[in-house]
Amino acid sequence: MTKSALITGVTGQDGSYLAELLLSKGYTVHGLLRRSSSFNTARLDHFYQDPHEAERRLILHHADLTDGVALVNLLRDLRPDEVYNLGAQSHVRVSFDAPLYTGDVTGMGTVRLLESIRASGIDTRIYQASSSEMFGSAPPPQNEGTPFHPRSPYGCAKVFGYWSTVNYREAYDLFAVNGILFNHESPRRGETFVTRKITRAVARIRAGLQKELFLGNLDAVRDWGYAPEYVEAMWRMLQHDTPDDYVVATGEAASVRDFLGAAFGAAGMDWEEYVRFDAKYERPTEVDALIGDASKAEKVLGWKPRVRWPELARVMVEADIGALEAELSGETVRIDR
Ligand code: NDP
Ligand code: GDR
Repeated sequence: MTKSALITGVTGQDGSYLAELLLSKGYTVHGLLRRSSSFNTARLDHFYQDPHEAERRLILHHADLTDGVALVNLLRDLRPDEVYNLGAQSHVRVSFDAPLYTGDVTGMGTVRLLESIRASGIDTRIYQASSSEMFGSAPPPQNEGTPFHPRSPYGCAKVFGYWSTVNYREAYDLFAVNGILFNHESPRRGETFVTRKITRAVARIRAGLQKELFLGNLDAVRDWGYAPEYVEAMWRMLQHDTPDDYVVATGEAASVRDFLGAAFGAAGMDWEEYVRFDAKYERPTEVDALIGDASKAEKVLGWKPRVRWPELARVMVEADIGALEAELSGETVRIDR
């Protein structure tokens, strides 16, 4: 029997890699697509299947994490074996400008999904995309036992989603897990997160399309891993015999300044000539240092990261240079890396 999965956030960075991974394993993949006035499926285009194809295994459904009734209906109709809750207002800086919306989508959206599973009476396993942002100001290294001290509306909403997931596991015996993932990046990373903002700027400055790059706090330290490896960890969590929570990280850290050096260096450029400060990219409360200890995931799930941040910076710079050159020569740019 082929398995089926529902992915919320399928159009995002992780959703697109996870959909590809599950399709490669023979799953039928259902994705939740939110209504937009413009196309929002660019990350899926290279493996998207026409709705009229008879044998298609990637099927998108319009719904939204704010619409609980739509979620119940969808789950009751699809009865997926696995649910991956990746949908979120995922930008930390934006969460300070839109705290209620972030709480609704990222926090309450998780409860809506959990409650929809219960209400529809289906037998499924659920993965919750929890985040290292929940640790906030707790000093590194952080692991599954580190107390949470979130520093943003986004972090607070993720803590609510985390504990709701644990509560549904304990109260209703639901196979529900939290993956506490540290920052993970790729050529598909959203353009306003710092790594991609930097690698995209490297390509544009190199091509003469941009003169400067405005950034906020360069001292923040993050543990940056490679997104395709992290979605493999999500899948492994749901294949395990028992539901549990896991940190997923590389254990190696660098500052934004370090990442700038690696990214501009990969194109033979000196970042200090181009980077300028803009206070609007600072956060009212910052998370200074996140460095994960993923030894539990390695021991129990056999998961280990391979790509470290300097290689990641190089891969992202190369991808952005390649994409820009394709765009400038009038080719259709496909986000297939
Ligand atoms: P992205 O921002 O790339 O993707 C977020 C996804 O959520 C998109 O598909 C987006 O749709 C969708 N979404 C937003 N609002 C709603 C809504 N109201 N209803 C339904 N879907 C919605 O995030 P990532 O892929 O990077 O991250 C995936 C998940 O993992 C998120 O929950 C994030 O918070 C969490 N996380 C991410 C980490 C990282 O480093 N990347 C680390 C730890 C956790 P659209 O495309 O239409 O905008
Ligand atoms: P983060 O990622 O907040 O860790 O959340 P982001 O890339 O936005 O910021 C990382 C660090 O860089 C600093 N910074 C800037 N950030 C952005 N976006 N833009 C800038 O111009 C800039 N200048 C400096 C930030 O202050 C911060 O310290 C990501 C998201 O994917 C979350 O959804 C996820 O849960 C966490 O990672 C783990």
